[in-house]
Amino acid sequence: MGHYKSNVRDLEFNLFEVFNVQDRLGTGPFEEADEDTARGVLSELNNLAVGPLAESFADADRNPPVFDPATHTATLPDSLKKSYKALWDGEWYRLGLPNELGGLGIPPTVQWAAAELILGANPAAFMYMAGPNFATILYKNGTEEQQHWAELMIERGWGATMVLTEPDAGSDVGAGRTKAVLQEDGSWHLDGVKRFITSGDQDMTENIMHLVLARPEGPGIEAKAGTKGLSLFLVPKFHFDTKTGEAGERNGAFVTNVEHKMGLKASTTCELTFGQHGTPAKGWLLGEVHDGIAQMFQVIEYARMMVGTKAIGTLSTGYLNALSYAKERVQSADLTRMTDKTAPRVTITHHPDVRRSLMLQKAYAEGLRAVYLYTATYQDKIAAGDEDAKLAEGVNDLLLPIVKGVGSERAYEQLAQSLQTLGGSGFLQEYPIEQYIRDSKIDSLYEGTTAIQSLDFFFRKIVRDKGQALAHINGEIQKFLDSEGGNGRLKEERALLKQGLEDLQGMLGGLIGYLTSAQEDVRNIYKVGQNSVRLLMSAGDVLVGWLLLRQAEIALAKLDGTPSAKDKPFYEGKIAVASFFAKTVLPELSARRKSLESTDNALMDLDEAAF
Ligand code: ST9
Ligand code: FAD
Repeated sequence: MGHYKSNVRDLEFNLFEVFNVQDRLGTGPFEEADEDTARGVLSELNNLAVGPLAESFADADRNPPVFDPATHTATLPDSLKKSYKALWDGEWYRLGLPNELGGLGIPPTVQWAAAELILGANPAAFMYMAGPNFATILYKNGTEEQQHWAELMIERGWGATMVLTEPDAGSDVGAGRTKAVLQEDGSWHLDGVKRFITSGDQDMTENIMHLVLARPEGPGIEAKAGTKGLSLFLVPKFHFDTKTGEAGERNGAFVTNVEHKMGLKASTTCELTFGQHGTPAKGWLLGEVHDGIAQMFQVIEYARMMVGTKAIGTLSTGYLNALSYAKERVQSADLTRMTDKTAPRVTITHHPDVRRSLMLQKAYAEGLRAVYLYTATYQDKIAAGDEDAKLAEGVNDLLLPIVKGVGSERAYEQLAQSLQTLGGSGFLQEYPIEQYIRDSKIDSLYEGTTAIQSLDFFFRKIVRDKGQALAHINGEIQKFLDSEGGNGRLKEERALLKQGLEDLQGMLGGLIGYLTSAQEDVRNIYKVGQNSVRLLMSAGDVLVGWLLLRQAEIALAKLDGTPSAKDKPFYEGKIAVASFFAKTVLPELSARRKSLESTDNALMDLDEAAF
């Protein structure tokens, strides 16, 4: 058995029993796919995930890619190449493509469920498969010629990267200094150093297309300061025949370092130097328009969803590994017989604290899975061009920082609980959890740290949106609170959710108050900054609580019928986890609200020397 424990039953429960994705299948852009197709995709991909994909997970961690500074190349371990080949040969990249580029006509909900299986089994392999997906950015924004390049990227299986970060420009992308100088032939020469570039080099694909943000220079061009002065350039590793795609001379974008990291070692993280090794780094402006940051955010939005799904998928396999260990491990007597030294020893699942911890892991693993799939239902609406697609865009935008920010923070925190369940054995490399923790730490850092997600959530997705998307979600939760589903059997939990929602609204009101009062005293904005992560995490908890209760309501109805012997405990688990989360986590929001409402600026007044 490999390391990966998937949860296809829960994926299918979300898709077909909670969100009723089957109603969408067979219609519009998803005309060719039906429920059997979707279930077939998950089942086939699951076989690949638990088998050939999971196989190289530990090996590529222990034998990570090797960098050769003389040739500026990174060589990947054979085990990983084998997993990648299995993924590529199965043409799974087609899941993420639009129909006109050879996509499979599967809605985003099913795509993300499928993505969880790959990301949970082998996240690095998923990320090396960026080429076709990033080609869609060329196809959407590019000139006619660049649209053809997009087709070549897919046909020829190229890799691709997103290149924003520089040593002095991380969260603050607009501080980037890499420049692009216009040439007479209309191309651009890039000059500068980028760092931390995922998949910046590898030896699995014929070519790599780098999507690079740089500041343009040339006659009549006056780039603005900050992100708005950045343009997006296409910079291939090798020049290529623009008709056939055949690779030619080496372009001047060279990998000058590969980082040694805490985790996710199978994925190369590269320093990429442009135009400083005697060969010009030639690039082409995407779509011949200077709109780089907006174009790059099309990539970022996908990548933020991916990072959240990766974290949540890792938490799920961490929890399931912990659970199966706990069911076997015998240690200590039952607490009711603690003074009886002759009492039989029991499996650790008998101990209340182990149960508490396992149930919390389950709550976040399954609750956050529901959050990312719920978010994807809005992406389905956008893809199908529904009447309310505009609103769906706003809601998707609002939920992305929750999927990414809350998903990554809770996954890392709860994976520590998964490890704890195994006791000292959890600390060993014999079990996968220590690697899960190392591999998932990155998720709260890249694609915008949690603090950046929280600022995006409050300032852009709530304040700038004038609360429209938020009002929609609030309305959805309110509908649930007002309904009588569950035959009165979830009354207490509904009341707890109602209180949690009120606390969240109170927190938001508090932050709006601080923001408004900043017009009088600008330093009051610090009070927003001190609490924005608290708000984001609390919004995540309310969503998790609500979606778990929606699931419980469905489970209750199923149990009223005649569920199969296998489904019965599944549905019972759904009710138990929703109730547990409502009773043990949602009440914490009242304390968080109090803390938020009593915020002063003592923290900001403190001399740095006192820290
Ligand atoms: C990174 C990569 O970390 C990590 C690994 C990725 C690997 C990818 C692999 C993918 C694999 C794919 C495989 C597919 C396989 C398919 C299989 C399927 C089964 N939303 O607020 P302002 C825009 S990369 C949209 O003034 P500042 C907008 O245009 C590095 N747009 O910002 C806006 O203009 P306007 C990641 C947004 O103060 C403009 O920006 N680095 C949003 O200038 C300016 O906005 C980061 O993420 C948004 N939420 O700059 C950086 N926000 O307002 C983090 C902004 O007119 N830092 N725009 O609309 C930030 O995000 C900062 O907040 C900042 C601030 C840079 C935006
Ligand atoms: P900093 O921006 O220096 O942040 C340091 C700390 O300060 C953080 O805790 C942050 O939250 C906080 N902070 C900063 N600004 C604020 C603020 N305004 N308010 C509150 N707190 C703030 N980049 C790419 O372009 N392409 C890639 O493919 C890519 N892949 C990566 C892979 C790995 C393994 C790693 C480690 C990084 C990768 N990155 C990539 C870069 C990544 O996106 C950045 O590391 C990230 O955006 C944070 O930037 P930074 O590391 O410079 O941290």
